[in-house]
Amino acid sequence: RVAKSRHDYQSPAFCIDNIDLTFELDPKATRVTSVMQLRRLRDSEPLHLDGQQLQLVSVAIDDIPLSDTQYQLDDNSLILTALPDSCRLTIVTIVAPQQNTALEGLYLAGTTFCTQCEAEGFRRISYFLDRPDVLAQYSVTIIADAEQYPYLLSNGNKVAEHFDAQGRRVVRWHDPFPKPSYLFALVAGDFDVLEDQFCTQSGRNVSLQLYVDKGQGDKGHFALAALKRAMAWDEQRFNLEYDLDVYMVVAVDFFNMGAMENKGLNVFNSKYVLADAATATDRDYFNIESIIGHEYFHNWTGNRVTCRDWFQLSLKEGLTVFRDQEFSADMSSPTLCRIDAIKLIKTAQFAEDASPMSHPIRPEQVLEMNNFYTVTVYDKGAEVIRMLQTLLGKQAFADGLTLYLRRHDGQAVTCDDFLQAMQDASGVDLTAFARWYSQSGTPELSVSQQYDASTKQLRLVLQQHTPATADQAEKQPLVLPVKVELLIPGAASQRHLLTLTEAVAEFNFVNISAEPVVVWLEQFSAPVKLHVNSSDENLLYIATNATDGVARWDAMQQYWSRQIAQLIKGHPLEALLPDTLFTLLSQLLAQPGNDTALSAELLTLPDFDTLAEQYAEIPVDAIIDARKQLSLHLANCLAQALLNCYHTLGCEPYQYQQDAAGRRHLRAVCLHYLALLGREELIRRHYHQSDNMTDTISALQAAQQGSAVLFAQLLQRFSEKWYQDALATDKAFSLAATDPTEQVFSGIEHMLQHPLFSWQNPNRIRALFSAFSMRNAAQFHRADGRGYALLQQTVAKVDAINPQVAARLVTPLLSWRRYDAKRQSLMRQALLQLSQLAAISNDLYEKVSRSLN
Ligand code: BAL
Ligand code: ZN
Repeated sequence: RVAKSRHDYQSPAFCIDNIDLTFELDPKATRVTSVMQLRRLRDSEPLHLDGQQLQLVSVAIDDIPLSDTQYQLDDNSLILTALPDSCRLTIVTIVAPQQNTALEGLYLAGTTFCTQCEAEGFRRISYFLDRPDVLAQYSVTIIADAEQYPYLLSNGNKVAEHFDAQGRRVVRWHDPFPKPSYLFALVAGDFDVLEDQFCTQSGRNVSLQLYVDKGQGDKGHFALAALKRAMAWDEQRFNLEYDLDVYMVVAVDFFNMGAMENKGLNVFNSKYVLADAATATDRDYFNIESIIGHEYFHNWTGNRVTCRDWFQLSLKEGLTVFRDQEFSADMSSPTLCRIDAIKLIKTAQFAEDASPMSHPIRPEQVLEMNNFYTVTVYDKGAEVIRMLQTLLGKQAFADGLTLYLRRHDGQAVTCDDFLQAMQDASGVDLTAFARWYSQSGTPELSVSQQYDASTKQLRLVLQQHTPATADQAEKQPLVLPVKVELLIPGAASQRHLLTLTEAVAEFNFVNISAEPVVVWLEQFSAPVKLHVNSSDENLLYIATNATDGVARWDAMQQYWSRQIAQLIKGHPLEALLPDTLFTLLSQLLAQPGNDTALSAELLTLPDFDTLAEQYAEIPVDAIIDARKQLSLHLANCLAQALLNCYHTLGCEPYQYQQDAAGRRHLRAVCLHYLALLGREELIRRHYHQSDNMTDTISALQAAQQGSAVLFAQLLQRFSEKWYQDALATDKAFSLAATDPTEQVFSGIEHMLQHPLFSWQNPNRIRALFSAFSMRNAAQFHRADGRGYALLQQTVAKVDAINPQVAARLVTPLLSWRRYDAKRQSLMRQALLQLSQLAAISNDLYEKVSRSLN
């Protein structure tokens, strides 16, 4: 197994200007005829076409068939030598969608034909130059049984439709925009269709079509409305308009990712399309809007300008995540959106940096590309784009984006091309900033302040250091934009942007009338671990007085983490918490009318993963115990205030709307604390009064923490109610899998018998097993190894079915070196067993071998 290196990039020896594909759809054997117009770009090189799991029927050049001695064929390629400088190459292959459980290429999602080609799925459909720098115009003819498949969809515009002599439906599509193969899509099936229109800023009418499973039409309205909001937003914010006459979104229940931005024909995981109050939580609604936006925004950042090679993935993903975050912030609450993004970086991304899979946002070495659709490439990539915007300013950043898209429209380019456009538009030298693309790891930023009352001068000292990572020993200083607010007693606060470019720098301020409390790294302006020596008192002061809500939340998180660390060291709880804390918390609870969503966040302790990232060796049991102890103590001390707040907020008819979602969240936080005091009646009432999934899930989660018996009762009731609804049943699976007691194992076993559970369906597997391994530290990290064994057996089973899903599932085991000796040994044992699987996939092999080496 040979990994590819970024530096080995070679441009293609041929280009394919046009491809004409014909699909004769059959679940068992679909015949694919591909006619390509080829042009030679480099002399005397053979043509290496990629192809996997294909049955080759015939090859012809300019309509003259080749015999099998005239080409070379192996498991991964078809090689043709002595080709003319330009020719028409016709290749016929057969594929078996029904057997395609990896869900890459052409497969069946239930009874629907559907494709997933990013990153390298097209090679499972036909032999092709399956690389993002080969852009072709696609024409696609789909032929299928007319009754079973009334909708036959592909990219671009529909140009013809008729029935053939056998009564089969024949539909032809043409996409005028040259595109790489990873953006190809085909869908065939029967659907409920929702239609709408969007009039672009230049006055063109775009037909919007949303395809969902029969009977689910009512659950598509929110996604369709979100799409229109995204289209309008991209025009207003970045002056970017949609370019085809039709935009289609299809929701399927079998999908490896969240969604896919195929040109003009997005395919979505149904989880990120279908919503109504009864089945979707506030979080689901939020995710739907954000992902609908994300895929739409790819039309420019990804599709019109795409990646030269897969090492450049963050070029489109980091940028598009940044764009979807900005969209969501404008549609909902900027503070909460930022808090969400920060939580993800501080948990999963920091953990990835510290893991054997550590890589820069532009990876250097890849064995299986599917393994690099990561929080680093996506979310740290988005942080890098955000830092650019901070450093250049909003207008210069927007100008840079405009220049980038104009300069490279229709091209496949690199991260360096992007930075060059940003530099050219802004006049700012980005040479040093470019290190963010090549350096992995989490920088540690240590800060201190000195104030001289006699001269009224303030000195801030900043120092950065990035520890070595698994993939890279040497680290350089990075460009860090550090936003600060100086809270000056008796004077207006000041906000500054400090740009650290060296290992150490100091910044001096004059005429500061009194020693300020410094709010460091406002808005988490750089993705770093911050070390600051503020007192507890100052943290609570910031949590109360900082201008920015994110800073208030961050101070509170630091405060909570510090108390938990003290508890772990053995300090008695009662001595830790001052009156000022209770004054602050009581005020939050007494005035639930003010920014309830932020209050909910301030009242919530950092989760296990956030706390774990603060330790080189993760003290699993101590974190869980200390967190529990602190929660219970807070619940006891604040019981009456929590109850009052809970009742003041009351329950209201459901509407997905920012303020209402904030009230539901705060009410759920109160319920959670009260549940720890055994308030079963309250939980029961919350469950029964609920007219929406958000409150229902809150009641179940409260019961899960507070009462095993009630939890079992309510979960059973919930499961029965939603017995036939796959997405709601996923919620039951996740609730069963996050049970913090030993019952979790029988709970999972029970759910595996559910008629809707399928080892072929990634949503079902993730709902059960990712929830268990990533959100149930107490049971996953059991000292007897039962949790690890369950994950190992699951990964082994899933790897034979869907390697991409298996490789994601294995992630929590990879960081075995961060646990105590006993757990290390158990986790390593589980990995060793996986490494010995006879037919281990590349996906799983790459991760397991990097972890064991
Ligand atoms: N390109 C894969 C799915 C997404 O990031 O939009
Ligand atoms: Zn994306």
